[in-house]
Amino acid sequence: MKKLLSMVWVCIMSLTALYANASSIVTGEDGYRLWLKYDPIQNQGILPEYKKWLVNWHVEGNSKTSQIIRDELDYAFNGLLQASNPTVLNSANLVVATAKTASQFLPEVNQQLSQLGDEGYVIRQMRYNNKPVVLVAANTDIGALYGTFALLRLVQTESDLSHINVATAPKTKVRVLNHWDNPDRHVERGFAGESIWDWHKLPDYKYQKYTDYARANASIGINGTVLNNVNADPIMLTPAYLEKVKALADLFRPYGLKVYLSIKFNSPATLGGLKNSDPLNPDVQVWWDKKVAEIYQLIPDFGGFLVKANSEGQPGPGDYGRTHAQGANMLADALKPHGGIVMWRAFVYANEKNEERSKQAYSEFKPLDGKFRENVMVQVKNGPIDFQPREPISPLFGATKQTPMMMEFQITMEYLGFSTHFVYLGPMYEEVLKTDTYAKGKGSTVGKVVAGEVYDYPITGMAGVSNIGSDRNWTGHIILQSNWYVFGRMAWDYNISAEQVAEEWTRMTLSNKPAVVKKVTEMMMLSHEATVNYMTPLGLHHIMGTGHHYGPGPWVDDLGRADWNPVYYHRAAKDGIGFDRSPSGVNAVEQYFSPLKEQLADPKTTPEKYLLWFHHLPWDYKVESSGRTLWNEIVHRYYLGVEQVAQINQSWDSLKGQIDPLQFKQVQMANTIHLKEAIWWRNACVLYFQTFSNQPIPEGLEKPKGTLEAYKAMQFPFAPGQGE
Ligand code: BDP
Repeated sequence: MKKLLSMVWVCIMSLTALYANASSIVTGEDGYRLWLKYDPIQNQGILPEYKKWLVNWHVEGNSKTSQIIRDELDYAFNGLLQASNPTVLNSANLVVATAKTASQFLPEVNQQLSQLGDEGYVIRQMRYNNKPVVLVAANTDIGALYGTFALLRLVQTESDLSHINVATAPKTKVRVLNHWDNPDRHVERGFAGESIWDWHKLPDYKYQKYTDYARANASIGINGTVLNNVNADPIMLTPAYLEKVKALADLFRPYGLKVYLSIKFNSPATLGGLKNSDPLNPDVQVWWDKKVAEIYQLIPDFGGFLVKANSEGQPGPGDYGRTHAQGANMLADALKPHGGIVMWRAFVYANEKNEERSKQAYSEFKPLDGKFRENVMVQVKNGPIDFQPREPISPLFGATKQTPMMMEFQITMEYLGFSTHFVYLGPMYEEVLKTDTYAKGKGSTVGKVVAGEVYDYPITGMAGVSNIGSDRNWTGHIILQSNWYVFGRMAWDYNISAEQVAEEWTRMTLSNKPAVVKKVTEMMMLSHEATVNYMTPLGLHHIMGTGHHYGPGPWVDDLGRADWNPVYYHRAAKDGIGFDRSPSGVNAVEQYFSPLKEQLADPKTTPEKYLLWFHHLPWDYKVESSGRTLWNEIVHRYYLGVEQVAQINQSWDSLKGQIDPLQFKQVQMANTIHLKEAIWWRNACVLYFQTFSNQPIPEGLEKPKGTLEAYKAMQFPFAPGQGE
């Protein structure tokens, strides 16, 4: 009887378990661990070697950073190798050390390290005292931390360590995230929940997530974070908030992560009660000097300020008839004695100028070259307008011999489908960084300009507008974690390929199984082009919904300024479509160097991806690569984009069972939305542009469902991430 009862019990339990599995309880990776999962290595071919080389490890040093390295190795090896044995220097096979100790193992390491600065590192495999040793060496503890993460990356991606010989230093000095986060936790253009900074509870309540954030950034070489929105709230500079900023800075410091703040230019008047905030007013200068000194009292390694001035309603030096350089220099002078810098944004456009928007940043900043202090960088968006799915490069890259141009990429996907579209931005960043500016002849790529290799800039930098929020998986979508990741990897080295990064990220985050790695990498590499196809093919741009930028809105024509309207940008009419920025039009091409300038001036030599950015062309214009008419080509691309999304979705579905169920499910659910929205984009745009082309949908393509009126009538008052 007892046996029977227990059998019944077992049956009930297993049924419950089955039911639970099918419906409500799913365990596994939910995305929190990002690319630092450290799950046990399955590859038995490589595991014994790794164990031999890595299990007995020693980390030199007594700093907090050294302790972080120890904790990381212990945690990582207990996961990856299921074994970890911290030991003394002489018995270790893995040694993490700074130059002096490292040179006992390998004298030549000193020579290597002398080239690598404060953040670089060396990873070498060798024999020492007749045993194998892996040496991670750096000039500083932070360098050692970066080297440790690099070694762990090699292990996580199951790389061959037998002849490992890495020596690397970052190509840009300042590698920062820009959080567009407000004190009330709303994130402008944020699609992953609220701000991760809980300002209300700081400085006392410090979430574990803050530390994990610093750790994740350190793992990809990001060394700074601007905590608040460029549309800055002056409250950030009040003593109470500076205490909160200090709390974060203290947490981040041992990870090599400096904090910076966005400031409101008129703070001396609004916070300090001064008559104005004119940069040439001595009282204003004194106010900033004191404010900056107060900050450094609390945060001795404070990074500096990010400034959006005289742009989209923000105050700035222009309010007092002063130039951007005068505004930036006043702040630079206040920061200089403490080692701080100013990142002054070039995202400006003004009505009064009466100049086409894409040309304004160049016109404003090029003449100021040579007028900025040495601790100022001008931070410029990758393209001349505004983070569109695809833009040609900003002509400011390469245009200033003396003023460092700092790259600003957007990681959050304001214009690329928020956090439900599967879009890996690596190919886009790579396209920008590898574009030749011809500033000093062939080979003067944007990457080199930004890194100070074309002109010898005193500081260099890259900023990425963050996609991080309070969501458990950080970025609202597992795949979009890769955009944070690739930003860090490319800021460290603009030469790295998007494909290599996609592959390593996939291995670290999803799976090391070759079939999975191959498939996911392919999906990622296709995804950006797919999005450009169903949103803005052939150089179309700025045709999103008003304000929130969610979904298509090419018909919008009633906004306060001409250049806020989509119709201003696509210029569709009976005679054709596209914006003539060639010499016969607004001549934006004149801002580029030869031969780029000439290339872009002629539709025949303009890369097709930028065709309608630079040219207004008739509907029957013959598109070179396909031989189709322009109308047919546009429609084909919209349809192709949707097909590509469907293809990505199918590939993802085929991975069921090979990826952690929670990760799998999250992406799958987002994919459903993605496909729906890609179809929405396609149908709405095709129907709208058809009213001008007056031509049929090319044969073989299904007719778009719905009516243009219905698409136009769609409203999204609560779309996330909106600005003021
Ligand atoms: C635009 C965003 C807006 C930002 C602005 C900026 O829509 O929310 O404040 O850029 O970069 O793309 O300052």
